[in-house]
Amino acid sequence: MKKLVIATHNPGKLKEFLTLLAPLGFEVTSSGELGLPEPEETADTFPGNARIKALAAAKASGLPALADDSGLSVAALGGGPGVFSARYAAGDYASAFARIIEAAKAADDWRAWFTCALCLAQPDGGSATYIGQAYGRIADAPRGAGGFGYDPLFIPDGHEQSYAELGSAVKDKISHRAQAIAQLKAVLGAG
Ligand code: ITT
Repeated sequence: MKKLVIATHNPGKLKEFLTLLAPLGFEVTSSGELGLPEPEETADTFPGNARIKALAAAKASGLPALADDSGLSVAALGGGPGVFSARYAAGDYASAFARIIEAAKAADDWRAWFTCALCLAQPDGGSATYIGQAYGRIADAPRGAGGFGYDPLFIPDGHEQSYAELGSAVKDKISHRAQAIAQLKAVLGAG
């Protein structure tokens, strides 16, 4: 079985990856499990940061590594917080939700989208990046307790419930992360 490091320290992302990657038959470990350091995310794009994280983990572990850089873009915030989503919340999602709802109300524009850049890197420095996006709108109040991060605030197009309400059975079929993984699976020949 081929080994793969999931280069994330975010338990919510890791849980989704374990489900999404299961059909690929990798022996999966994580950078947290291996005690790998968290590199500084110095790029200002999703693919740039995904590559920094994947290469750092591949080089430190000597194994192929998969990293995800992702975030929520809000039209009323000019596409922010985007690549700065984790820093915008700084662990206080209730406050981040309130600031986003206030901005959407003020602009009367509720459009939002999630982006996921997925980078698969090899210890020799080779890498490939895949992008997935999911469009939708901001909920007028946070809804649901499932998932992680901004899940209670995002209602994907074609649905009336938030990612957090829809739960992993639905989210893992339609999410930005699922769409990026689908491209990786196609490249790896796993459907
Ligand atoms: P790693 O870098 O260790 O993977 P991180 O949480 O710092 O963990 P990012 O820098 O990519 O990862 O930040 C992504 C943030 O965007 C994440 O912390 C959430 O706030 C948000 N986010 C990304 N995908 C999400 C999802 O599927 N559901 C809810 N929020 C999400």
